[in-house]
Amino acid sequence: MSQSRQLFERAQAVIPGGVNSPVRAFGAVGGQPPFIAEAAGAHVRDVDGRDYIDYVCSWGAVILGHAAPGVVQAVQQAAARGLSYGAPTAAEVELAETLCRLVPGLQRVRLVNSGTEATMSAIRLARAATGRDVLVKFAGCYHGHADSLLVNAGSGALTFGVPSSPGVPAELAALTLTAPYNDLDAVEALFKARGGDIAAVIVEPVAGNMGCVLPQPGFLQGLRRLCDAHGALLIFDEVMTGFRVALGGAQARFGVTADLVTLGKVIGGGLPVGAYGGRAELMTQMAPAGPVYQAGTLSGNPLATAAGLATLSQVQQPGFYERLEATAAALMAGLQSAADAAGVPFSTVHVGGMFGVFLRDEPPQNLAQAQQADVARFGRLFRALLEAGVYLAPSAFEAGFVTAAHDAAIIERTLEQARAAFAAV
Ligand code: HOZ
Repeated sequence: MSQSRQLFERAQAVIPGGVNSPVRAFGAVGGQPPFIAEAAGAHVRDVDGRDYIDYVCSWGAVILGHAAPGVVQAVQQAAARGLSYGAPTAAEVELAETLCRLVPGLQRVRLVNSGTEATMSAIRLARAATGRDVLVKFAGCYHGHADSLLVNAGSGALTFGVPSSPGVPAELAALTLTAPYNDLDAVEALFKARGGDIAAVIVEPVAGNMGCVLPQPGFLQGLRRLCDAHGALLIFDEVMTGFRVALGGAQARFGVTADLVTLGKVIGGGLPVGAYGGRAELMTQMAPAGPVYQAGTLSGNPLATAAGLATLSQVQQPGFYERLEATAAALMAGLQSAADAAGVPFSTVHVGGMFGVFLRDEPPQNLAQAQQADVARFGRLFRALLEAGVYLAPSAFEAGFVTAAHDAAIIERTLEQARAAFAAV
């Protein structure tokens, strides 16, 4: 029995489902998850010594590739100075300054420990600032696992068919209204019916948790307009898209500035981190500047801030995002040709270093369309590629990611395997 299999059996005896985050269990694609022993660049290696070209990349966090030397060194140096102080540091000021300089509309930012914490806190602030309780989110968008947001959610909730989780009080879920992604008319109707109650609209400006779904032209601008017209706040959840689709994230890429932005993943370079921020007048309502409470023992952790600063210094180099996007484009074009040659209905999208692959003719614009993709065939494709040493996200409802370490030779090796895989599924 492989070491991964043995570990998965041991894990299931002590960890629910054997994993610490549901999608990792491979429930949606079949088979057993390889347990990872180490990673470098674009590759991960499992405990049985098998190498994979990785397109999960810590769900987008490691934009420079695994174990990027500058990041590892920064973390090692920080670790030698102590792992956590629970007191202010220079590095967290520097990271906050860097974020405020690079992210549109960010005048104040608070560092937390995960994307979930960031969105949960942003929503509390939006409710406090507007004196309203109702939220609008989009079906298939995932904003972490806070109660108010596990309503029609994407990612693992969607993968495992529990988009609205048991355990979320019905009274709380009733405060979250949902609309189809890319459907401005539906949002307008919600505002017409409940405008005076709506505190905020929260959106993934590129959806990355029902596959990768692009905002249609005018969608984000329309949300901005509706929020302004009704006195609601617009929250961009840029945990995935921040520093991933452009240096200034989706706000810069699509030319729309939100009231509050949440960040995570890339800004921690692979260590646990999250952040939320916006205009000074809003953010100074957070404690201790204001009355809205949020706190955290490990917030602004010195290792996470060191990894984040080292990562952000490299993504600012000229041409970084152009190269990343060219890599994603080459991968998508090659996969499309492989699928076309095999006669498999297939479509792709990519933006910056983020991509989506769909076993259907057209890329989806919303959850209903994403769910029309051939999920069983995705599972077969996923398993064939994994067997050939290519590691995609283990769900048809997740985005994929490339890093600065995915060079032309790695893309070509991936495509060789993909041609064989498509022919077989
Ligand atoms: N919800 C994450 C992807 N959208 C999965 C995180 C993980 O399993 O590590």
